[in-house]
Amino acid sequence: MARANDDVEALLQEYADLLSISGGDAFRVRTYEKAARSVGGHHADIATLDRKGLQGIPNVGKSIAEKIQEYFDKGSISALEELRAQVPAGVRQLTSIPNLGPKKAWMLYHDLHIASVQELADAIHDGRLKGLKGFGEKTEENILRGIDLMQQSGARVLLSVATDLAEEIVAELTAVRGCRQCAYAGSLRRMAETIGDIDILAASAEPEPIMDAFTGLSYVERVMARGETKTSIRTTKGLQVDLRVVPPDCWGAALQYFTGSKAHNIRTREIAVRQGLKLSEYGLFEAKSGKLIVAQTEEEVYERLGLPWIPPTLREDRGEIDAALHGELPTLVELKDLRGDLHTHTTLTDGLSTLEQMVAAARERKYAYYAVTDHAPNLYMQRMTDEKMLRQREQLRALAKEGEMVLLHGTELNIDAEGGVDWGPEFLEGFDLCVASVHTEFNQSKDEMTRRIIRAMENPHVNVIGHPTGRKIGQRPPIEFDMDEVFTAAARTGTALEVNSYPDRLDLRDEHIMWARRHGVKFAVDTDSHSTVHLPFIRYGVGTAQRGWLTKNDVINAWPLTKLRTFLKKGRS
Ligand code: DGT
Ligand code: CA
Ligand code: CA
Ligand code: ZN
Repeated sequence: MARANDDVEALLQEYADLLSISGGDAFRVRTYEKAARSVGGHHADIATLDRKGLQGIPNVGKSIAEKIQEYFDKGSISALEELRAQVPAGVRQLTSIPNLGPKKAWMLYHDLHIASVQELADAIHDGRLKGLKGFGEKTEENILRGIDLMQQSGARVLLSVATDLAEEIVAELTAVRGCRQCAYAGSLRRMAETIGDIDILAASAEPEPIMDAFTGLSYVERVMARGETKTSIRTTKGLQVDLRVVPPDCWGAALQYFTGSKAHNIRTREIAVRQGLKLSEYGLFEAKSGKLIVAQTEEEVYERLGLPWIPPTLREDRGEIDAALHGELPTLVELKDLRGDLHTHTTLTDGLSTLEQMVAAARERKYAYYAVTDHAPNLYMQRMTDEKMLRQREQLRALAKEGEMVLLHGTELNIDAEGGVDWGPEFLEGFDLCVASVHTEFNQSKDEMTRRIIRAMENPHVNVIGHPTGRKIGQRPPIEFDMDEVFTAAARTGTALEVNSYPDRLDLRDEHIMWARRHGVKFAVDTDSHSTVHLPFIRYGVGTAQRGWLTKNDVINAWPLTKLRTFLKKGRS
């Protein structure tokens, strides 16, 4: 269920962006950015808070609390509306191009009336930026590359955004009279990293009331098409949702068809044809007579094709059909298999929840163990010191309770340009585990980057490489390194690669996970939580791990603690 916190976070962030583009005071911009992040990561639903409660959120002062209140009372914030009138939405879009800041965006708008990403691309191609201050040839190239990256992800949204909305819709439609089943299908059910549109499927003998409920949802901006069995809407946030209502008897065939992927469906249909059958969204039929064989459940459909049921996260035509035919489908790691989270932060660095809050929230998830891994000193803005780290260790040990979740004290190190990390072996020895990540100098050559990461993995105290490619979906391209070399070294040194569950990271991504697994690499499926509300993101990491064909044997935080501890020793005595 989407929280009001997310809406308000987006509004405050928009306010900060527009303020900064229109030349507002940098300190005020920062204030709103910090407030946005705090609201997004706040543990309580802010719709339930009064003015005093709102001001109790870190970084939310009187004036911001008033704006939030105004939003709840009137559905809009007048100060934000004023800024929107000054700065077109397309100009704000310009600032989401990598390497294009608010000042440049404003200059483009002010001097050249460029007010959209496409207009900017055209202007560069036409050479109209020549002579504009701060736009050299190199900058132009970078901007074009950034635009490419944005357009590749197009109007697609993050898995988490689509999941929240789809779960809400499914809950609403399930409650409608006559609705026998309702579920989401398509790329969302396959847990792809981004979602083009949401596909909802319902089973009912009477589609009308379900269609009415669907088009009547509060966040419907426009009904794009309405028919007897299919209706498409666009939400106020610009996301398309397709609803299909099918007779209860063909639920399984429809679910199989609309889950896709298209490539997987082509393969299943071929198998049907070879057996003299015909597979469609209405069922599995005898080709000659047209007689229906099965349609009620997915399991029956696959079974009649001579296949076991194939988990949706595998349905990408990446070898799952062959594996299924040979009885070699992997037993995928599941959410319930995860015994702990090995990469999390607290307010000691850039987290939004305290150590106590994070530990309490992890206990609620029934984890067997839990690691706190705040940032190390070389990321200067986090102001970490040896003393602070050691004090946190004492506090963590004091929170441990006999017979309960085991608390591990770790850190997230910074891999420097040469592959070194923040501390020497004596200090590192005191941690239960170390994650190490690239946070700076993303632009090294492929060779340098490969050597840098391998050297970090050769450090006997580095256990996990955090978000290995550093990509941010739709925002920042992955760093480049020689995958075969890095994966071989990971397996050889006993260093796990992270599957970061944060929705805009999902890093490593599915195909690279499959590739690394073939080298014998082990993985840590972690959240990188900066707030208690991020801990549930683990589901997206698990989905991504499944798309990479991982079993619980491949995932170190699905192991019992003793086995994990042996892995973390990396052969040290
Ligand atoms: P998306 O929306 O781009 O994230 O990806 P999907 O996979 O959700 O694609 P979508 O929404 O176009 O269609 C949903 C599913 O319906 C798709 O995964 C498979 C099925 N489907 C749609 N069109 C075709 C088609 O032309 N042939 C076949 N075999 N299946 C189709
Ligand atoms: Ca779709
Ligand atoms: Ca669709
Ligand atoms: Zn982190």
